[in-house]
Amino acid sequence: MSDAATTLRHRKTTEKADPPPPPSPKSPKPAAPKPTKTSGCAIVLLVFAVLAVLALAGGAGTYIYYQNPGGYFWPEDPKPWTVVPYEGEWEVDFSADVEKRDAVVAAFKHAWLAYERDAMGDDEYHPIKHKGTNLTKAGGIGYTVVDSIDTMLLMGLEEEYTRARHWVETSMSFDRDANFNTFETTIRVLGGLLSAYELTDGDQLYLDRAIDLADRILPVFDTPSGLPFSFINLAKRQGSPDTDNAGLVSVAEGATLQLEFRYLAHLTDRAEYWDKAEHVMKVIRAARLPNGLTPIFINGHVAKFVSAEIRLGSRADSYFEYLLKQYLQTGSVEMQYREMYDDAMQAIHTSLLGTSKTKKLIFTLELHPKRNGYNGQRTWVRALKQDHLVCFLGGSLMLGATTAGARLSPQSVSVPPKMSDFTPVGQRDWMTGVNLVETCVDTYRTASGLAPEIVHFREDIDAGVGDWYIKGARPRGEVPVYDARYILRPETVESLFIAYRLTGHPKYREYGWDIFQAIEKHCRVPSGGYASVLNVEEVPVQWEDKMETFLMSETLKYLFLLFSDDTVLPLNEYVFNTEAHPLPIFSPFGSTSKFGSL
Ligand code: DMJ
Repeated sequence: MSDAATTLRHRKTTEKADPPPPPSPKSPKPAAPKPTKTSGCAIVLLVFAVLAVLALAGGAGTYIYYQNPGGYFWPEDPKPWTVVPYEGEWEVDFSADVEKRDAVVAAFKHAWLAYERDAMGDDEYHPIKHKGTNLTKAGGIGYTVVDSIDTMLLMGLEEEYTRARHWVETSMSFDRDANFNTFETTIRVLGGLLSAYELTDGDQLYLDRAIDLADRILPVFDTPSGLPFSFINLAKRQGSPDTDNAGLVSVAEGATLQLEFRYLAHLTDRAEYWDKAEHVMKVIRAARLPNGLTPIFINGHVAKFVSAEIRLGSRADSYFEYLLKQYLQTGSVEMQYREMYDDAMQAIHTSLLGTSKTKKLIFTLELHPKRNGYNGQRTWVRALKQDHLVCFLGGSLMLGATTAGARLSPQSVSVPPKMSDFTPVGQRDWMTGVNLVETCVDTYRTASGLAPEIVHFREDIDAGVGDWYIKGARPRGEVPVYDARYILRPETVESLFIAYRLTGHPKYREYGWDIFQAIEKHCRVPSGGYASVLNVEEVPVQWEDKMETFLMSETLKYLFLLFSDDTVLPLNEYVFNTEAHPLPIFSPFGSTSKFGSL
């Protein structure tokens, strides 16, 4: 840790019958069959005709639009949020743990220097082959470089930072004639540029690059509903749909662009950035199911949710994260986001939580749509499945409790909070959040000390087996299942960082240190960089030759912050975008007062 770090700027179903599909050019509405005296042959022809129309329609037209998946209430008593997780008292000490913090800095250097040696400028890095690759054949756009810059700034790595900045100045180009993922490009590259601008006290290079990129991305919003296209050709400035998913837009893709575009609007005084991002929220708000739930996919033609899983993991996670953060980003004045956040958290508590059988761990579950075989009615089936991605939620709920859930004001919430600091809803969210953090930490109790990508919780427990398991886990020597991997994901250490800042409880640093050591032991490639692990229950581990960019932007940053003192990026001054790029909280009633609201 160099002293330079201190010179940096740390300021700061009974399901109802499906409603008819809405009008859509691709959605011919099949006529309801009337009872007639038509002959059997004619009926068969009619049925075939209807089926043929449906089959030909394809795309948007064949989806079922849900009104209400309802009917799932977690029946157990006590309710999850009454499980008390803390015992005794502890001393709150926010001074840095210098040794551990510096160990994280050394890990970052081990990752960065290998990337810089083997793949500087390439989007992605493969530490075992010692090579980089780009997301498209058209050339890189700085995924790894830009995703890492603010971590270097925070860690005070001036030499590395200077070289990275030089690359941005001399080699970065967005003039790439290929399709890039809108969401990923926004959270990693636009978010990274904006936080670099912030942490350098306004280095114009980053703002210019951010404006260039944002202007190239903006055409994604030119769709009938205003929901963004999933892909953008950065050279042609042309959006395109996700054909792998029939052109549907996931709720995370649509609703995880707002922190970035809103902050850019604030910096540039250009309302267009704000309005387009905000309009997406308006569309989602109108399309939510009556009980506040949101399936993962929306039909962008007609702005309605389709029949798809309801969950908090992939394709949904950061939607929930950004509901709270949009509210916080502008000083907790935009009540429309507060209302959406409150509804979503209520829906989660009503329908998407479970309690494990032995350890009484609170976990999140999914609802999967299923058509009933004998009468064709739609039902929702609970899947007791939790992605590692959901582990952001523990910290997010705790942060929400101390802000949206504060009884008087966020400033009046003590550290650690007293239950009387919260409203009843705040108490509920705090307790669920604290418990979810414990659950996520529990998923790291594996042979390697690393957590799998996906765990399933057991409905029934036989003596001697754990509360959760990796589905389809195969014996040693066979190709491991996808769910068994650890790909350097950050969500649990992200929640540990927030939990530590809000409570000062030393156990969060201990958990984080254990996770860091497991990464060091099993993921560190001696020649440089870190690899993903194919099966967290197999030691020695097998590697997958990929170092995800979020290792340097998120996992190591959150670990660094966990062991830093609490003046580094205070939670009441910054919101972190979903790729851990810190953006300052600002007032929308200054130069941006003309921007609309939902
Ligand atoms: C990151 O790119 C972001 O955190 C995103 O929201 C989810 N997936 C990865 C990290 O796991």
